[in-house]
Amino acid sequence: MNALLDIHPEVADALHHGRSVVALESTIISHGMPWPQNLETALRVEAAVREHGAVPATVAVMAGRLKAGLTHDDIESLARQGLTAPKVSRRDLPLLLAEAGTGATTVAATMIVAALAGIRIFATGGIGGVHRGAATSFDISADLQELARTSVAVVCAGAKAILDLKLTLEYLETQGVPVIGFGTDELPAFYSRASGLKVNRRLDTPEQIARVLHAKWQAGLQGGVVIANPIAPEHEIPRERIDGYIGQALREVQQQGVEGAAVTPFLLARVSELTGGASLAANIELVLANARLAARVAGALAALSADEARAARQAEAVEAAMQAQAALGA
Ligand code: PSU
Ligand code: MN
Repeated sequence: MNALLDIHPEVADALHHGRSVVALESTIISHGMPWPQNLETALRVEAAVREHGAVPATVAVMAGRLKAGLTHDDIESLARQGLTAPKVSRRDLPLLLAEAGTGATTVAATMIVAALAGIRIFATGGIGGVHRGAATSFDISADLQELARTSVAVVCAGAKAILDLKLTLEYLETQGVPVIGFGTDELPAFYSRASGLKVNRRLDTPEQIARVLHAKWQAGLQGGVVIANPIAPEHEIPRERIDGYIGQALREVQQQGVEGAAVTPFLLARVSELTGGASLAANIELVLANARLAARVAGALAALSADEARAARQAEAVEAAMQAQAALGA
């Protein structure tokens, strides 16, 4: 076990017994939603994971320790800190650890901690991606590189239309990251179900998804998988309604010179303001749905691993019996 890592006892127990665990990120708490909806949602997401048979492990850095699984107090503290908590991606981890700092982990940093802890499934709202105008700004989320290298599957509602979704898919293709649509052929666009862009494969059950993950990692193919779960129709904000607001928020980024890690939180907050909170309500619903799906995929993956372990034990027993027989015959 990594010397910098603390695994919550309940999470450690579940991992030890081969039960399913779902990692959850914390930047969505500090930077993705306002107080107090952020605390309320973080707790409801953990409960949703439990209701579907898995143990939640919310990830953060607390006082220089990598945490897989937070206490209620830890979650509340990050929720209250909001934007004043550092947003921690791969780049920022060593700095925070060396300085015994506390911060909220992005998708990238959450994947790193999940992998260290042995957690394979992670639920969030949306992943970072290639920003519009990236050809000149070079603004491409570190989440995409992480998906290329770290073996954790991320259940999300696609990526927000604040991004260039087409370039995001191109980047993932180059990096060898499969993008699965759960019950859809199209990459969902977060608030909206459709983007007009195709996923690599539509799969309709958690078991089918688990088989893809199992095959990928069994083949020694490192890296993650994007499991894109479209928002439920009753909670969706149609593309044509959200597009104008996104356009306005993007113009404000330009006008105000917002840069770097501040871009995504700025856009999320602005779109929420402009939609009068409708986007926040949609965001909450889609995160809950992703947590439920992630727990079901984690359960299916745990069942596959248990089957495999059983088969391996059986094969060993047969081998031992044959050897014993051969020894008797000799
Ligand atoms: N997209 C969302 N909500 C979020 C984020 C992205 O819909 O809260 C957060 C995630 O933590 C993601 C991060 O990993 O923003 C991406 O930030 P950046 O674009 O700076 O890499
Ligand atoms: Mn960025």
